[in-house]
Amino acid sequence: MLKKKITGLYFSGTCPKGYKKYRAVCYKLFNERKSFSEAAKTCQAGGGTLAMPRDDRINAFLLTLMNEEDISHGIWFGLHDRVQEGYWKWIDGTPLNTWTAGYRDWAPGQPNSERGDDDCAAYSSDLWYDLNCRYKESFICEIVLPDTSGVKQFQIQPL
Ligand SMILES: [Ca+2]
Ligand SMILES: [Ca+2]
Repeated sequence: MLKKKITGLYFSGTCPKGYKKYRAVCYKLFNERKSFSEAAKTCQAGGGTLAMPRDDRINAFLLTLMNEEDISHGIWFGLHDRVQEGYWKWIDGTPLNTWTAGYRDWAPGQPNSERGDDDCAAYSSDLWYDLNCRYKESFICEIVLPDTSGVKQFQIQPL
């Protein structure tokens, strides 16, 4: 039973291959172009979600990841207003404005829901833009590491 329980956990706060850790979360930039929904599915398949830069420090960390590569198109992250126009939510369902006084880093004039169907958020030139969710862009996934105190507790148990 215990064996089943630990399947999929990452011991000692180690990120899966290709992911980089910031605080207790692992992030990876996927430099392959997918629609927002396809990108979200790819993140889920890896046990995570699209990245959620809920404050300026996470946002700054994601910018360092993006600046390691030369990407001239958009990069999806986990924010959208697909459910209700103008009502932005993180991909886990929490409203944008409930986090750190609604931290956001929209480019000037964004979100503008150009042509009425820009419902997904992407980085472009280091700032946030709302784009058409069907556009194929790169994307950033995140995986939240398990509670390390729980993992430690398991590790010291005899087999
Ligand atoms: Ca919109
Ligand atoms: Ca826009």
